Amino acid sequence: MKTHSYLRPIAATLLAVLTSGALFAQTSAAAPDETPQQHDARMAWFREARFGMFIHWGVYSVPAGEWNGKTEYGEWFLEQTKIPVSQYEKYAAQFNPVKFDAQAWVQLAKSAGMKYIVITSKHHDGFGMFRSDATDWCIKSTPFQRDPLKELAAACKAAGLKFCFYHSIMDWHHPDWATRRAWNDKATGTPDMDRYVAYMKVQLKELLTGYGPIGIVWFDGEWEKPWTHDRGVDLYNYVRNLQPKTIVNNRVGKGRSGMGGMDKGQGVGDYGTPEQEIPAMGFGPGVTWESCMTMNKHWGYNKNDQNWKSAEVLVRNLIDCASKGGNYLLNVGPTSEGLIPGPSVERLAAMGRWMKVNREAIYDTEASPFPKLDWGRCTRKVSGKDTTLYLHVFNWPADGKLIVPGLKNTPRRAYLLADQRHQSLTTGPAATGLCVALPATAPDALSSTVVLKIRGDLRIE
Ligand code: JFZ
Repeated sequence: MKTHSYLRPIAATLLAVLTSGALFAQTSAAAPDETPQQHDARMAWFREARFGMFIHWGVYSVPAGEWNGKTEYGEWFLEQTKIPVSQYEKYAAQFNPVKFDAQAWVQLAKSAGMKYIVITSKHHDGFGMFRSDATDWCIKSTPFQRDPLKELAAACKAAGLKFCFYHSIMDWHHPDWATRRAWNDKATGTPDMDRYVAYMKVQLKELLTGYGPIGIVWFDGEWEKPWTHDRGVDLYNYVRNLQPKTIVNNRVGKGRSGMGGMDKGQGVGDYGTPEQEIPAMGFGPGVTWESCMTMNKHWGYNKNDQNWKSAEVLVRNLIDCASKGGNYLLNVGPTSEGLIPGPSVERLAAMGRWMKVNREAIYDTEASPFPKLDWGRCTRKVSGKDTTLYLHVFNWPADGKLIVPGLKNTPRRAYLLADQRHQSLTTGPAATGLCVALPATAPDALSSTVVLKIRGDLRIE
């Protein structure tokens, strides 16, 4: 955004090659229908947002991870238990999330500092969490009857959050998905992928015309054989024709390289999707990415999974993503009653308390200019001739001296973001960089932010 945009694609490619050590194709190049400037404008809200909520919700929340004495299941319940589709369908009759409150979910996300919500409109089990005219295998077949996506779209609009949906390409339920499962006892005839794509497009048209502006379509399940690069290009264009401003992730195509999530070779889509990991380094300016991660071990609700990450880990993951120029998409798995689990709510509240103080060090920041910092991470903002460095201190120095390695500038001001009066901290040159004198104890155990205001170009050796 702040580089000369006509140079951006070249600079981004060079930087990606230099920093990642591998020849990754760019997932952030402008689509054929737009200039690099138009692409930047379309991606701007997403790059500024840095933090979103992922919601995996479906009828698999009824068994809640348990089957036949085993307790390890989540949203892959159908594939992993291999129960007949006709039997799995019965969970729909038990799905009645009467405690669902769209405004409460959106407020929870908003007060955590999240700027967008991505919810499963359809996961791999094919079940539609919205009232679709294309099939009965959707929320219409539950006692609930309401349309949770309509309610969430309205609540997001009112709260100023972007509403987005996850839509699985792979579909274990639909008879035309060509790698049909042996346990799909409902399917007859020969699978026909063209017919399947037509079905998927009807549902996507419903979602892209009946739920207001859609921030992102987050595709997934693209890795099986029946899905091809050409089908990916066609689907990408289909979505953008319906809503030109919508952002589409790279799982619409076949370019993604494993859990690292970035494209290798021929890609489609607007950004890369690392899963359950944060890249060791960023990919340079102009490459857009988002790490999606769980709070415990499952995406979908699992009543026995108490492997919760601490608020400290979650806050530091968010900072880690921002320091590398990426977004953090943090998952919750609501119950079949319509509740977000208590441990998730507690952690989101803790993140919100942290964000209230430190938000300016996360939103609309750029990646760290330092390859590595022993004590934490860094984000930065550039405006005109001024640079602000946000030093995220994870490990508070015992001797009160924070060394910023190789920094040659003399900051105009240094202060703690948690200090409402912004009292100046003393800085001075040290043998290995700039030394910032800190108080004895950290203002925040999760991470404390030191702000450095610098005039002129950054000088780092
Ligand atoms: C996918 C989904 O399968 C999963 O249920 C969840 O929705 C997650 C966000 O995305 O996870 C994957 C995708 C691909 C692989 C593994 C998990 N893979 O190729 O090994």
